[in-house]
Amino acid sequence: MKAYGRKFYKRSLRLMLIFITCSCLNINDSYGKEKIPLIVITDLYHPHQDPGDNFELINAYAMPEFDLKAVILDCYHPFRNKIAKNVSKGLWEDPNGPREPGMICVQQLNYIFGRDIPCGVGPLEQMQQKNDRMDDLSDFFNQGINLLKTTLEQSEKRVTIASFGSSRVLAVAFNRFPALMKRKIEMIHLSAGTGGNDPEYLEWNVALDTLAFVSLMESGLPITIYPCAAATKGVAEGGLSNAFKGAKDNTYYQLDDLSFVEKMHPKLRQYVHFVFTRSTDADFLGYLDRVDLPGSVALPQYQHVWETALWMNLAGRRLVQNPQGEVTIKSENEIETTDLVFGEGVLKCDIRVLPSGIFSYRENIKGLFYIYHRDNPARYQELMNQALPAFYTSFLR
Ligand SMILES: [Ca+2]
Repeated sequence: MKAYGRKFYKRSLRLMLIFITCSCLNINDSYGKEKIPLIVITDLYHPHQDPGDNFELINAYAMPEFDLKAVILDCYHPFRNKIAKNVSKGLWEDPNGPREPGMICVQQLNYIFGRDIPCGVGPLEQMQQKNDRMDDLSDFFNQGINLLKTTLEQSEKRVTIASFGSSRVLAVAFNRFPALMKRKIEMIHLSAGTGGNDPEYLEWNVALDTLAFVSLMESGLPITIYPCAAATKGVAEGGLSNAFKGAKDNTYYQLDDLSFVEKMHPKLRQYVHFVFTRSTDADFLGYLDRVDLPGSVALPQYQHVWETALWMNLAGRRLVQNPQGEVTIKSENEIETTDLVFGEGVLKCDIRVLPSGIFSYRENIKGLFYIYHRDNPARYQELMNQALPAFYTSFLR
């Protein structure tokens, strides 16, 4: 254990230094410092498509580092149908619909946390060209972009953005009000893309709206990218397996046991149960006040996760192991000198994006982008599986 820790600690120094430099610009913690003004953009649905989106939105409400300003729902029309036909390259003709943008989930979290976080939907169709302003949208489909605009205008401080779906809302917003975006956005933390300078695999969030991704990457806005998929190079399997494969420059891991859900705060447990039951009952708030019998809701055997690294880096949290072997997620100022810190962070780099949505990067201390990096994806998965139960069961305690 110790050997691994020392090795990782040393190897990660370069990552950590850059991470800390970056974090000083926009990260405060929960110990009397200012919170991070945050907008979350997510392809969150109910019933779920990727339950991780439903699950991880809890972090935005529960982690004390954040001052959550708005949630923007970035959904794609074909996935609202029972079977998603005619989806773009890189997407899946998902047969598990119908579903709708997850306004219900946001209202459930507002109910649980006693908040009034505004929520709006973005455009449901893809951009037609990189400079598309989508000027003909109805007020309904302008909700998300308008919410982004007013939130930026009203915030005294620069706002941090965490994006877990397509880049459409951000790209259309930039085409409409670039000066405001440049002035008021602190950093866009973008969960998207394939790592490893892979020349062909089109990752899901890029495939959701490829023009939007290319447009955003060319915008000059500050972007930290957290690739989701792994490179095909040297990997025997192809296709979708890339999306479920950890690499040093992506964020994927598999959560092997969700039984901790039963130990979460009762209302959060009900929220997660509601996700996994795919309930279409009308009493989506009343459900949160009930107490399901233990074992009455079947939790999945495992869950694919791409989002945790983004949340942790954004909040300045670290994955650490104490001398007794206990693995936890800590704020930087909670870390003891005897703790072993897992090596992860962001590297400055140049990024070149092709019209296909494929991007490549090169480390460069003068680069305009940051990219997520970790020392050992297999070890990350192992440690995160040990740390996550305590993290989630601590909320609202
Ligand atoms: Ca997502």
